[in-house]
Amino acid sequence: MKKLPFKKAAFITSALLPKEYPSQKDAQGRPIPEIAIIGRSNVGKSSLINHLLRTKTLAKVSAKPGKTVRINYFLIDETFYLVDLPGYGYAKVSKSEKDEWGEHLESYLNERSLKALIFLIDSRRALSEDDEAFLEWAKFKGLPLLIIVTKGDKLSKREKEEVMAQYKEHLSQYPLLMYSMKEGKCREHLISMICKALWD
Ligand SMILES: Nc1nc2c(ncn2[C@@H]2O[C@H](COP(=O)(O)OP(=O)(O)O)[C@@H](O)[C@H]2O)c(=O)[nH]1
Ligand SMILES: [Mg+2]
Repeated sequence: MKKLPFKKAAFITSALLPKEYPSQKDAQGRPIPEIAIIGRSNVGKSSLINHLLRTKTLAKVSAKPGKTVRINYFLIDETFYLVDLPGYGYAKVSKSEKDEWGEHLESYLNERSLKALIFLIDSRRALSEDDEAFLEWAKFKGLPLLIIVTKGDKLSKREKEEVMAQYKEHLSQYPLLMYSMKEGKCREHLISMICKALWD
């Protein structure tokens, strides 16, 4: 299997409505595959993109949750789109704002054909109602989820094992990986998972 270096990343656009999404075909009419990252606000979506690309500045990381409201498109190694989706379920936004985000997310997921949808879970927190609702919906839609448990560096070895055992049971139908920004290996693992999703 071909493995991408994750060296080159170009910011393509920040979209909200479907008409603003970039074309899923290149200039020669060949399809551009797409992979998106989803999860609650502050779970580490933007940090993960930066870690994959070995940069600190490509995707905006925020200590304050709820900042990314647009759908940010990056083209990786001139090969596929990696999409940073807005985080859902941030308590401090109003109900109407939440509904609007839900609608944008739903139209994105209905509209685009995805090779994988990377679903992030914070290793230190239980699944929220929004997480559970999303998982139900993803199952119903048959979305190709990859589950990443984030912030592994915040847990002890023992805690990591417990958390992973729990998700292995609860989400047994999906590929699962614990991610830690401080451990080099998980980056390689995730790159392999992504390449498998792109070409297998
Ligand atoms: N310790 C630790 N902190 C992380 C990790 N990933 C993200 N964070 C922190 O979590 C916060 C939210 O990250 P961000 O990427 O903006 O989350 P997003 O809202 O899902 O895009 C920031 O303060 C990050 O520095 C990780 O693997 N380990
Ligand atoms: Mg973000």
